[in-house]
Amino acid sequence: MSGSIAWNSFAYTASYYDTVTKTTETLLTTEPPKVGLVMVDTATVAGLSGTLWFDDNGDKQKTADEAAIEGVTVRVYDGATLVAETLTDAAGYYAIWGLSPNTVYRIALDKPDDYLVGNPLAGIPSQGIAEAGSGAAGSMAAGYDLGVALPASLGDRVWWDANGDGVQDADETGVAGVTVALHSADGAVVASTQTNAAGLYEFESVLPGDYYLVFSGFPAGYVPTASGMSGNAQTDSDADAVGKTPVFALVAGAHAHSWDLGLTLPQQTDLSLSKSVNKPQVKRGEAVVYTLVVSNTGAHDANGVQIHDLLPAGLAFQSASPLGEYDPLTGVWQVGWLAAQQSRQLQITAQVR
Ligand SMILES: [Ca+2]
Ligand SMILES: [Ca+2]
Ligand SMILES: [Ca+2]
Repeated sequence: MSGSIAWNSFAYTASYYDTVTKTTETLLTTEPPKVGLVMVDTATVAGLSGTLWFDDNGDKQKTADEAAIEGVTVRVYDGATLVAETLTDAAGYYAIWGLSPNTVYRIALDKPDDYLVGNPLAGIPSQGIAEAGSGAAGSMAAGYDLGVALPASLGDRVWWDANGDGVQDADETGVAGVTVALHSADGAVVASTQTNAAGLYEFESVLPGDYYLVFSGFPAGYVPTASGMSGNAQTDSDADAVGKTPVFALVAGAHAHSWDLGLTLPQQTDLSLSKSVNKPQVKRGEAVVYTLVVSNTGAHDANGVQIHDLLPAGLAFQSASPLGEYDPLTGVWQVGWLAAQQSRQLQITAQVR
C-alpha cells in the first residue's frame, strides 16, 4: 500500500458478524487488521497558502520595505468548523495541506493571543477573514495573502487667526462647530466630524492610505487664512482658500495631529488717515508743518501700506520725519507694516513759495 507509514500488526483475536451468512465468524490469523498512521493520499486532498505582511501604506500591495509577519496563527474554517491551523514562518508564509479539493473555506487570523502586546499582531484590530477556494485534488492554491495594518489617527485644530498672519499664536482661540470631512484620495468621504469647544477634532482608527481633508461650515464672514506660513506643522494652517488640504499619505500607526485650519476675517478697508497743519494761515517764505496720521482700526495687521500726499505747487519740500519714508517727488509715504490698532505719524515741513 503506497503512502503509508508506521504500520504495525500484532497478535489478537477478533470476530465479526457476517451479514450474508448471518453468523458470527472468527477472523483468520493470516489476515491481521492493521493499525497506525495513514499518510493522506496527495491525489485526494488540496491545500491553501499565502503570506502575511504589514501593509504600512495601505495600498494592498507588498512593497520591499514592508515587513513579513512571523508567528501568526492562520486558521482555516469550513463554515463555523475549524479544520486546520498553522503558523506563519519568518517570511510570513503559511501553507495548509489536507483540505478538501474544490471547496470554499474561510481563512481567519482570529487567535486572541496573537493580538496581545508583544505578539505578532499586537495593536491591530482582529481582521483577516477571507474566503479561499481550494483547487483541484493534489494542488496547493497560492496567493491567499493578508496585508494587515496598524490603524492611524489624525487631527488637529481650527483656530481664529485673529491677526491674520497664518500662525497659531498663543492668544488665539479655537473655533468650535466647524465640519471636517476626511476624504480618500479618490474623493470618497471616509468620515466626518466637527471641532469641539477648543477647536479640536480627531479621526481615530483610520487605515493607512492617501487622504485629504475638507473643512466647511465656517462662522459667517470667516475665510481660511494663508497656509504654510510658520514653517512649523504644529502651528501653521494647511488648507487652501476653500478649506481643502492637499492629498497626504497616512502610514500605518501614524498619529498625524498637525492638520490645522486658521480662519480669519477678510482684509477690509480699515485704515484711516488724518491730516493737520500747524498754522491756519501762512505767509510767503514761512515754513509750515503738516502732520499725517494713518491708523489701522481693524482687527488685522496691514502690510504694504502706502500713503499718497503730493505737496501742492505752492509749497517747497524741506524735510520729513521720520527720515526716509516720504518721497517728495512722488508724494508717496512708505508706511509698510501697520499692526492692528496701531497708528503711525509723518510730519512734512514745507516752505511757502
Ligand atoms: Ca503596501
Ligand atoms: Ca495668528
Ligand atoms: Ca498644521
